[in-house]
Amino acid sequence: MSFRTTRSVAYVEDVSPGTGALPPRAWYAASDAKSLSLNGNWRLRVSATVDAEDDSFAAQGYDAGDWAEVTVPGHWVLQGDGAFGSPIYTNHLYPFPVDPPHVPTENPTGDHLRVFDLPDDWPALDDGSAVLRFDGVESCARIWLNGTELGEFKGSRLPHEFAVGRLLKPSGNVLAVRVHQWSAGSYLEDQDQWWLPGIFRDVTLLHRPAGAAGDFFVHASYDHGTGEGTLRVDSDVDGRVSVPALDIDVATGESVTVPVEPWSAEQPRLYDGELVTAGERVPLRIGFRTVVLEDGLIKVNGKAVLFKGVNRHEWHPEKGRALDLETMREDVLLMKRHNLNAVRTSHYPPHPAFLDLCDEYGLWVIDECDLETHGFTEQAWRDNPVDDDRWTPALLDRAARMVERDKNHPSIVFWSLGNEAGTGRGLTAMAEWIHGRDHERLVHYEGDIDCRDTDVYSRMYAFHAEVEKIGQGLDGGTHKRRELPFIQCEYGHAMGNGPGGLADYQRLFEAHDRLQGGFIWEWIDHGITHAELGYAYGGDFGEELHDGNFVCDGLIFPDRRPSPGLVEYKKVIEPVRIEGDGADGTVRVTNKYDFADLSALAFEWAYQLDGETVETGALSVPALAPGESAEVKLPAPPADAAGGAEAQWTVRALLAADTVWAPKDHVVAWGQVPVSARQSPSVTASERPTAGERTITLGPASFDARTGALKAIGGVEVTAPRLDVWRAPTDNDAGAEWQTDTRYGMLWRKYGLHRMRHRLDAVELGDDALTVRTRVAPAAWEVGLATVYRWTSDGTRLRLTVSVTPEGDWKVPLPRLGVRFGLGRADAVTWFGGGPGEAYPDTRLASMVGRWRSTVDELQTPYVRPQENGARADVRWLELGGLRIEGDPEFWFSARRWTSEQLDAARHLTDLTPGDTVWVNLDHGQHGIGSQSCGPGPLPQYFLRAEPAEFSFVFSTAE
Ligand code: IPT
Repeated sequence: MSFRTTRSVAYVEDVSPGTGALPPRAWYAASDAKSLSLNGNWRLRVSATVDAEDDSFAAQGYDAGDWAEVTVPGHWVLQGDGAFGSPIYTNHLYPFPVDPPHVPTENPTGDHLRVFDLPDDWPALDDGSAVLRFDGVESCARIWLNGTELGEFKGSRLPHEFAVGRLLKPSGNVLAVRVHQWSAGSYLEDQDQWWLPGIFRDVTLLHRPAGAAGDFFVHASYDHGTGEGTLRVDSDVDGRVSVPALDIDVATGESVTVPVEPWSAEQPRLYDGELVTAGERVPLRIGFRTVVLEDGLIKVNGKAVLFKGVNRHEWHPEKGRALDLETMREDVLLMKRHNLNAVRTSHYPPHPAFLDLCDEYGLWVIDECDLETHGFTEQAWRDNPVDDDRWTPALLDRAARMVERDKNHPSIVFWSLGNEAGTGRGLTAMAEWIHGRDHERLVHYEGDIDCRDTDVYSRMYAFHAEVEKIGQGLDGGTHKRRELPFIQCEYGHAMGNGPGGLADYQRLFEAHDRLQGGFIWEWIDHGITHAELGYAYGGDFGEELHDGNFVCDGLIFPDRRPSPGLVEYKKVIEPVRIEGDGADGTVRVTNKYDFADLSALAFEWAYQLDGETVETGALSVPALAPGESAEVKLPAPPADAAGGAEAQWTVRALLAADTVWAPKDHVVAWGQVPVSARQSPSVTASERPTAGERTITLGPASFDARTGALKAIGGVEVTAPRLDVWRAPTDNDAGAEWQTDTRYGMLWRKYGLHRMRHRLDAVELGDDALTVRTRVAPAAWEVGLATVYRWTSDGTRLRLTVSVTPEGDWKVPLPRLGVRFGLGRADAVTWFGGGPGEAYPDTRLASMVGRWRSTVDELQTPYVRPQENGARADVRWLELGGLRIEGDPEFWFSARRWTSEQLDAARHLTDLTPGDTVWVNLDHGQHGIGSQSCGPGPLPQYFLRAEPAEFSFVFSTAE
């Protein structure tokens, strides 16, 4: 007896893409033909297996009155508070046994039902036909209209249309959709993300009048030699094409060449046009551009481009991958405002409206097919569907559905075959089909290491040294690969605090022509809003197999607030470089755009004394062409009335006028030029420490006589500062298990840096100093840090000098090196130094020297999984909790209402409860951040090695 081949469910495990759907065609949002959105409230019944219920629900007259309701577009597991099952997160492991094309008997199945009437103005039913379009259903759907089966399909993030004209009635139409969570298609959709079944994109009924447009292909190229564009619209249904602004009115299939302004991500000039067939007028948005591979470079309109990109998954913390237009627009606006110019649609074609926005606002796009078979890596890629001819029709179907749907978007420069699918004949077949169908774009696939089928050498997470080698052309490889340009389709793993080392990558990209940039992994943390946990990640829904918070690795938090990583990236990739050393009264301005001159920007200078702006003015900068630089004279510096202040220029490049993506005065780029150096704080050691019975007094300070521990400065009581080397390891400290760099986040714990012991050796009262000698060391190990605290005072101010001498053979760098102390009350914080946001040694480009104000709560960066965060760099002085603290030299500080140990123990932000003490870290050094949660650790120059060190802080009570 067979359990799995009953006719009604066999399609679920069939490798074929489906039956009954119309051939794919170009997608457009609207035309003058009627359409009816079927989004909204649907009836839902979820059952545990594919055949727990029969298909009688699809019949007309079925009473679904007792079914639940669900919102379409949506995922049923994100609705109904868990009543319909829960999300599952795995990175690359299939959450079911790998036995292709079979899937588990436990296969949640959502029967969806919607009854609809045709609107009054809907054309008569004998006037033309109609199609029903599904823009995205995960992972397999079977469709009935008015009791008649239309077919079934797979390919979750791809559109499927069905002809329904003859079945429609004026009212009481019953649309029944049976959706299975698992299907043969699931083997092709093993992307690193939540598994979220449902009808998660729009469902639309489209009227197709007689003579309506069918498929059409807009070819709009640009000749940078002549400045002319050539337009030809190939159309299944003959018609005319008009572009009023260009005086174009030609037949479909006919070419016309006229002078045009080209389209680029920097200057996304679109021309409105129309395709008119006998029965339909379809609006067109035409961008003229030519993408070629020439001289080993990706060139658009004759120029090599540098991708400053990001990988974007579709994500919303409540709606999952069911994104509304405003959320998509928010993504695009955030990208543009942070200087990004490119997006890879990892790892599937996005909602098509997102691509309209990329056309409109200007972003280069790698459109990626809905294909990943990563889990087969666990069996050395045996049985990989992309190397098994039985699956090739499904692969080709996916390629065609992507290319046909999206081919009219000027923003798309690359088609990507998919992600992490190994290698195989199926991929080659996809590439061949795509190359044959569209000669005007290039093909990408990272897994094709020899570039057999692709037009670019693409890698993910290559270390800096290797990227440099590739840039120099010293990487070898096949003959074909050696001729190709290089991109990193993924790098800079933005999980938790980080990524570090971006500026170092960017320097390489800019130094070598062959390196055409990269795409940060990834755009947004896929945290799910959760009543108790704040944001949930893998494991929070009781999944038996999961990959924890590896799903929260974005440049923006789940609520789309930019994380420090995005702010840093914005600075790293800024399109104008402003630099100088202040000595000669000039700044050097360089245009780093690929196409635009600087005429859209206005420049402004600010002159600052001790971080406070004393004067500002406009700076006249020539409209430099791409690649050009100029030395620009700054005005004569305003006088420093008080004398002795640290002086600097800050020069900003602002939008000179409103644009569609940001208002006038939006800051695009900035640079700082030091003028005069800072004077280090000095304290004349004039006071003598005096010992009472319990207390030692030195100037404004009192100490415990037995331990030498500081108790108070003036009226401010403190928990004594002592040496601190521990930080709550970041995701990048911890690293991924497959990393080849040393994973110090793990070794730090092994070597006990989170449980250091402080041995008191001596408390010495000298003529002008109180000296406390200690040895700070972890249990079980012979290494230690001989640490001497030397206190001096001039009567009002108190200076602490900390000397650290490592003992023994230190095998690891230190997480941090500084002192930690506690304050009873502290809230507002003012400092002169780097800000406004957090910075670490290799994430500090965006840290701007100035006078900053914040609060203890606002200093915290809310990484979804709590970890070290919130340090401010280059701090000259800090005022907090009634104290003023000056550094000699500059220092890092952080302040939080919990200890590093509590931060370390927390799994979610909701685990952190503010205590009565504000813990302040004053650090002489921090270890770099790196990107080791999926890439390299910090570069050696960002290591905090255990070496002899001496640093001082001057404490006084703030006015
Ligand atoms: C790479 C994947 O392509 C991407 O989907 C994501 O999983 C990323 O890693 C990590 O967040 S694959 C990597 C393990 C080489």
